[in-house]
Amino acid sequence: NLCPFAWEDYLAETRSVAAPPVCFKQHAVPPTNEFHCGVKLEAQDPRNLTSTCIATVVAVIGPRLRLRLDGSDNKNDFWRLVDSNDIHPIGHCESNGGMLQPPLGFRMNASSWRTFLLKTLSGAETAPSRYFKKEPSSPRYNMFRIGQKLEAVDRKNPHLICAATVGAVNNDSIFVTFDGWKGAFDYWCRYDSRDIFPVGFCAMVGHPLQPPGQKFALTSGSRFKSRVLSVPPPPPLQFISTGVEKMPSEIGKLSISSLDLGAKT
Ligand code: MLY
Repeated sequence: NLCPFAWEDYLAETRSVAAPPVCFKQHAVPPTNEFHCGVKLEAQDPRNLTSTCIATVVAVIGPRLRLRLDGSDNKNDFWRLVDSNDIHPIGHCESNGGMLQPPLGFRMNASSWRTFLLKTLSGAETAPSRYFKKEPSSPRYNMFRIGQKLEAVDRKNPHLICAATVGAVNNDSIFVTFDGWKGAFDYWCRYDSRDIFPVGFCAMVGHPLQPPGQKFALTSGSRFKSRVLSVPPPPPLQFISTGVEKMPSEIGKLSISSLDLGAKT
């Protein structure tokens, strides 16, 4: 790609708007990242949310940390923001009356956990509490609108943050669609997910941004062709409120993203 991706041009060409920053659970001024590779901290095990484990920083990009749980393999790394509530300095769990747990898939015998813990922490460099930034407050309600642009983590390739569009809105959740990728990476998330960012976030923090893919429908008009109109899958149960205010049959209708399309008649 010879020209770097420019949101301003892309918004104009797709006749779309960015979701306002107030829609997101992100600080207006992104936090600085003081972590470096090798430091240890406590993290919630993403595969077993009741467990707090020891994690090591194995990569740093902008305000994001790539974490690996001590005693786990290198196939289950995950990413957290430095202002995530899922990470804390070593000692936080115990000072709150908890006990550090082995990660799911601990590669040794469970009986060796105590010894392993002592060993992994002895002489380790631990992240001081000033590295951990305060979590942003959550917007009071879902303010996203269909068609708005944003930057979103590709959950199948979580090191990537990509150009994306709100494809649907349902109660407290939004359907994140990846521009130019035909739906394979799209997902539902809560409006206050930490995986979504306002347009310009990557540029602001020095994180690479994946430009839209090439999989646009072949219609005339803009260089960025309309997405083929596809109805997003209904939101998973966890994203549907218990009320009857929206019947399942209406979800598809609500969801069709028409703003992204330049679909002028
Ligand atoms: N190697 C993968 C990468 C896909 C990334 C898609 N994101 C940016 C939405 C592939 O080509 O399938």
